[in-house]
Amino acid sequence: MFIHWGLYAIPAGEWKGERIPGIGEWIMFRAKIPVREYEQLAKRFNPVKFDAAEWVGLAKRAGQKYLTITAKHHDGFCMFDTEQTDYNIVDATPFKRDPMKELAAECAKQGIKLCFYYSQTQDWHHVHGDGNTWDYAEPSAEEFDGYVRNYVAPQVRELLTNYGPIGMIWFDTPKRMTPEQSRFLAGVVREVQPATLICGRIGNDVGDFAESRDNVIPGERVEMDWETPATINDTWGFKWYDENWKSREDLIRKLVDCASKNGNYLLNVGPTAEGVIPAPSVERLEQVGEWLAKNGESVYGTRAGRLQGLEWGRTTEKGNTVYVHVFEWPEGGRIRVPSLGARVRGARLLHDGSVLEVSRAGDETVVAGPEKAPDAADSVIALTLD
Ligand code: FHN
Repeated sequence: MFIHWGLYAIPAGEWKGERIPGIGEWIMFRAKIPVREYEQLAKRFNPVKFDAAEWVGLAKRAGQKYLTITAKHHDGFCMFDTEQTDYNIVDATPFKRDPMKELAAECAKQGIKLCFYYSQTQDWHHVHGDGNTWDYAEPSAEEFDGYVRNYVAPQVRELLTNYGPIGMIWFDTPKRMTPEQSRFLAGVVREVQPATLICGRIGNDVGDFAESRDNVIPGERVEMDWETPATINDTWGFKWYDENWKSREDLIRKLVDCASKNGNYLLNVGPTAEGVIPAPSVERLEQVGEWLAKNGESVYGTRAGRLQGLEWGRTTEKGNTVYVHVFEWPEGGRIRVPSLGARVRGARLLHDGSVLEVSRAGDETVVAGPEKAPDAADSVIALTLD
């Protein structure tokens, strides 16, 4: 579960009566809102409906294993308690609570790994951060370096010190980060929590895993650890009028597409300023979770499947089992699987656990499934190989 949550949830895509195009969390940039004006939002940020147990519980129901939340996005507002600035949720809002502390406690309780998104380069509030060209002069290389060493690094230390074990730090938009700066920041992470994974967007090939472009799943299998960050509608931060929700079918197939090419799918929610995850997101996450409850063994802990480029589905595998994900169920239910390079000992439909008959036709394996697709999004057949 990816969570983009910050002050931008208040304007929610609209500034002074005007709808601002683009993704919700970029409203400060797109509307060129002066720092002094944007800062005022903090006084109104009071997410009284925020309930860490509920958010983490939803991630569990969705079948998600880790939760990555914006500790600081490009607007520079800190959603955690920090000594480095008062521009943070505890000191600057009527809410006065640290949601990261509450999430850390719930994640530990419910068995979800907590991860932090942290915008290391763009900071439209800090005078020497990157990106705010409407309030500030462009920082010199030395000034930006000072920001990285004396502001970013201490904040990363805080995030890795005050919230227990952190699964990963999700840096973003490296832009002007030099190789020295990326290595320096990675060094800080390694020093405080050596087991924390570092997102590739720290820049300069310093990360532990690759991040694909937003909402883009590679066309082919990739032989490294990677992740695709994705939206359920078209924005990351909440926008009240974005109703372009992806369907259950689309989300399940995208998740499986990632798994079939060795990747993870990091699916975003954008909670409101009150602290509520929008109902259409909840509904879809629960639908994917229901599918995973039956079919999870074909996703968790699997690697890319040996059959790539199938027009009608995907494959994943684990041990001597190949999972055949059938997106387009054939008429009559006879599934023809191209050569797997090994003898097939048996077939099982994950949807209901039923055993299916298998026969051979030349190199192909033919599985006799039910006439109609057991699941419109993806029906999975587990084939046990010799
Ligand atoms: O600019 C950000 C954007 O707001 C969002 O956080 C995404 C998520 O992957 N990352 C950047 C654009 O790639």
